[in-house]
Amino acid sequence: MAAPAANMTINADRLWDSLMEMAKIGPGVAGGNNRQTLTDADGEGRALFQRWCEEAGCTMGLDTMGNMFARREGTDPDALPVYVGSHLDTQPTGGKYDGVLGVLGGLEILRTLNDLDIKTKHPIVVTNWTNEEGTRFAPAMLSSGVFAGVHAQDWAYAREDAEGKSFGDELVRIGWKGDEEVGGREMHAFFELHIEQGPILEAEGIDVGVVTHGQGLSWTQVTVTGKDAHTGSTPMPMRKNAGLAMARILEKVEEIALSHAPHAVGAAGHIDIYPNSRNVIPGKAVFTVDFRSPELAVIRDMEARLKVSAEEICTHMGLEVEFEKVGGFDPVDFDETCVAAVRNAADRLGYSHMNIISGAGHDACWINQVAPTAMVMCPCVDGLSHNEAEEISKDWAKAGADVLFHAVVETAEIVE
Ligand code: HGY
Ligand code: MN
Ligand code: MN
Repeated sequence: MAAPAANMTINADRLWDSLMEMAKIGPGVAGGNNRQTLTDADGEGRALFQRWCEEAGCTMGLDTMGNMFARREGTDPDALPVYVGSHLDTQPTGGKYDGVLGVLGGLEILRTLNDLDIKTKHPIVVTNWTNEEGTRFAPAMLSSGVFAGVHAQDWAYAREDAEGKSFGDELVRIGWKGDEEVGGREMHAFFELHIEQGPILEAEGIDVGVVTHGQGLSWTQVTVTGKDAHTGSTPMPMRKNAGLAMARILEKVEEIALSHAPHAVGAAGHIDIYPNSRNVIPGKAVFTVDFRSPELAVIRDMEARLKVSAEEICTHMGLEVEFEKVGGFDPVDFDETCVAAVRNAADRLGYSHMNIISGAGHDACWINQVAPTAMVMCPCVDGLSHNEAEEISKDWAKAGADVLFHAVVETAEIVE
């Protein structure tokens, strides 16, 4: 397949301006973003993305999970499209680039093809997947998961946020529920550009991450039940302190993850204490333990040891404990042909590159189950992400988007 010439590159200033424009929607309080899924800000960001895609001559598809598909026609309308994209939703204290770089990097490919008046045999479709973050409605990668047949749509629609609002109702409320049946699209391939969200590429001084694998993820929601009581007048031996039990369990989570050093990780990012009053011993603690590893056996071992430890701690303290699996996916091997297209593109363009395993989960991890898939990564400052101070350089964004452009266009086959 004819590959783009090495001098065919994206317009970095235009990409950067689009990133900064999108970042104005759903601003955070410290320079990042709070554009959580299915909020009015998410709706605004979707509208801006749709306007830009239509200005670039695309037609927009929308499915029943709110997934967006901006299509640039190919010369062969029967050829399966090459898809490229990521997500526009952010964490509550998110950065400007997590997900957004992958969606707008895809749009920049279409804009560059228009500039160069290049036609491709396969259509190219830029995608925004609904609710990648899973912070408002668990689990993460919810809509790409429904698209890939991993989750049932009705189950997804019933997922509730902390205020008891359902995914399905909120999707209708913001006006972004489409008619197209989710999962009905066949793909020639899928590519996703994403910031690394870890420190490796920057520390190694490498421009581009060629993502060969994605580590697996496990989310176990733990509910510990004790007894609300007065923090002043209740003698220590009589207490049933759910907060203390949670603390002891989280110490064990740290110990379990470190026992599988250096690759396994574990923590709890979601923690709710009830009644959360200064002078009441917490009678209930609900928290989600996030374990990850590139090896499935390690994930299973960490899940099992969490349950044994938590039950021992709670039995000893006279408390109840329950577990619910609220998210997870097995480690991912990306498609070798697509990974090679990414690596060859970096070589052709003269960017330094290295193989890397994705530490974070991405929509590509589910789409990999239904189409040949690969990812491109760029460094981020101090490896920081899921923090409003998340930062990348324009050069890093350009390197990642150039490699994405070449991998996608080579796979979509330039028509001379
Ligand atoms: O949780 C993750 O890894 C992703 O950022 N949603
Ligand atoms: Mn992301
Ligand atoms: Mn994220």
